Amino acid sequence: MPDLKEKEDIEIDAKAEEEAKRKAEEQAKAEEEAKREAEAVSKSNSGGIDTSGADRDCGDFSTQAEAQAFMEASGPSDPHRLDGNDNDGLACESLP
Ligand SMILES: [Ca+2]
Ligand SMILES: [Ca+2]
Repeated sequence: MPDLKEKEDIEIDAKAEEEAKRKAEEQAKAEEEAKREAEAVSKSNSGGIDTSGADRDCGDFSTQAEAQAFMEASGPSDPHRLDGNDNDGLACESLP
């Protein structure tokens, strides 16, 4: 009975499709969860310092420690260029 066989195949396909959809939804959920976790980690790493604003320079800080904390909170790539050109990991050596 080729007709019945075909029908079964279609049902199996529909099931597999549903399963794939469910898996994709689960994955999207897991990805969102991971994103949320990463955001929470980056927030706790920054120690409450908001490093997402406009570019900061050494003149925006009153002490070297303050600039250092900000540079460390903004990540290893030093997007605010507070390390200067020596790239020794010390921010704004000119500050007290
Ligand atoms: Ca800067
Ligand atoms: Ca430096």
